[in-house]
Amino acid sequence: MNTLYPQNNASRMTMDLGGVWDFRFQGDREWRPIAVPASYNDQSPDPRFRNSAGTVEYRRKITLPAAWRGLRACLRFDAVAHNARILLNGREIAAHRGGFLPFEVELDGLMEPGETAELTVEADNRINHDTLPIGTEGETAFFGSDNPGIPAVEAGKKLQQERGINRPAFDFFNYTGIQRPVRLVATPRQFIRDITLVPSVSGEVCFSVETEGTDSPVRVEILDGEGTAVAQGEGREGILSVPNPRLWEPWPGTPYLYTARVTFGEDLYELPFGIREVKVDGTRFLINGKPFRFHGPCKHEDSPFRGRGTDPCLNVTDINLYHWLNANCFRTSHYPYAEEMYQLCDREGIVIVDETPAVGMWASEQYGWNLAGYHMQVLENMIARDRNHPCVVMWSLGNEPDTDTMPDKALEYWRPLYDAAHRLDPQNRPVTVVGCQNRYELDRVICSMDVVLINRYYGWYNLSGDLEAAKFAFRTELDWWEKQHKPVILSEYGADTIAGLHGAVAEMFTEEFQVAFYEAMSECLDERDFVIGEMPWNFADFATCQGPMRVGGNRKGLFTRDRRPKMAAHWFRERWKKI
Ligand code: BDP
Repeated sequence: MNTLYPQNNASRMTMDLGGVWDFRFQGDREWRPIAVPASYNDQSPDPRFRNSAGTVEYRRKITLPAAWRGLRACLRFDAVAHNARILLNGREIAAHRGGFLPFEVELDGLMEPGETAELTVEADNRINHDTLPIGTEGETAFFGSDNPGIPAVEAGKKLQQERGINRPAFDFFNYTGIQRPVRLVATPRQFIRDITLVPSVSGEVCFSVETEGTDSPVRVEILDGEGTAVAQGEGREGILSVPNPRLWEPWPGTPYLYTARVTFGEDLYELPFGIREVKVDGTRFLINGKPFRFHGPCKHEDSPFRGRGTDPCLNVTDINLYHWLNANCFRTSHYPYAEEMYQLCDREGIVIVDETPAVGMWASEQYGWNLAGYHMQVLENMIARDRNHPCVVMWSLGNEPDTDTMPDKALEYWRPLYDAAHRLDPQNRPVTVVGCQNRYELDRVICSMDVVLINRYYGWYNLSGDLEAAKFAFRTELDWWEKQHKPVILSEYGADTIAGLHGAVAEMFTEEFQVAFYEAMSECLDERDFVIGEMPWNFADFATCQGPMRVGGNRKGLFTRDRRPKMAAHWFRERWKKI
């Protein structure tokens, strides 16, 4: 897989295929309009758009420019959820498994420059024990109501099964379709396939460049922020030295970016990068040798109309709201985000914990599901895509697996992924997997990670509404973690809050309760030196599947879904000003 993000420069061209395509549910006759990139689910009041489980078809004409004669042309899909088949004039030319990472199809031999062809994309939105994220098979969806064994309910479930149904084992709407950009991409025939950079704060930058073709030498030049060359060298591998390096520092420091300008024959690629180092030292997380404290809400790719669709305006708005909050980080809960978001965070100094789509692995049978090989491949592709971004400081192997029902089996499953992440990342970033509220004293996985990330809902899902008891319980658990001598991040905690619902007494769902909840949890966090981060759940309200626990989605946002701050957003803004 060529992982380099498409680029327009003196050697390379891209043609954006975004716009209005034809769309239909497989088996229908009529085509209807659909916007790309975007989830299709909210683009029509027809309930099938939200509820149907199966394959949809997208179609449009594409023309390979005659001016691209002599170049190598590809179709690049930044992501199609969840499984895709690509057809050209009705003939399959590619298939791809997984909805959150890019793939390319070379058009050599399939299309001539100057030719027009019909492109069809089939996108399958079904989730099950073979997909990441996971859909349940027979069991209830996340927060669904089950009543197992009641004959009438079982009969109803059977009907659902026959009709086809998605039951997400996760708490976000199963948005799908062509959610990220699609482009035609042209490069010279002999081209730069991949670039790896490993910078260190001394200014040394190790590089390696993979090329298609070997006829020409590779040149690497490092340009500073003004575009002046500060180091240069030749070869497919080497070390360059940047004099007086300016470091990439997380917000509110300066996230200084250099550019590696790589040339090879006719080809050119310009890769922005930052000089920074990350390391775990005892219970501290160091960025450039300085202790870093993570504070920022977790996110989703989620907004009205577009669903999970990539939108640069939304990304910029969100990151500016992170600045407004005085936040410095987020976790890409619960899947790798669109590449444009990482580029923005490189530039804006927002630190990212990058997560695979392994979510919903709470059923204990998971370790018999045969997902390990596929999970490994997704991890590998995510690291390959994101490893040059200075904003990415840690890999998360997944969210909230069951690690306490079968602790040994769980370790057998997660340990190879942990080892692989270290092996695959040339920058050797710390690795974690996010733990759910469980029998932490039985678990063997979470406590073996480089940094312990735990999601806790004391005072919400348990001890509901009683914040004194919640603090007592949380302190009891923190006493236990203190003895593990690991850095700990509270990677989720929160309370569903209806914007505009108030109470003189801070009761659940009011804005006052959300603030009181965060005050209570912060009190516990602030007492402990080994706690190196807090990530409230969630940045903004977001869509979920239907269920008796969700009123118009998950309302734990500090902001509403249309990005209006609740009282808790103002509260964090003040708190994080002082950190
Ligand atoms: C956690 C999950 C997250 C949910 C959250 C919640 O990691 O995806 O949205 O709980 O219940 O278990 O709000």
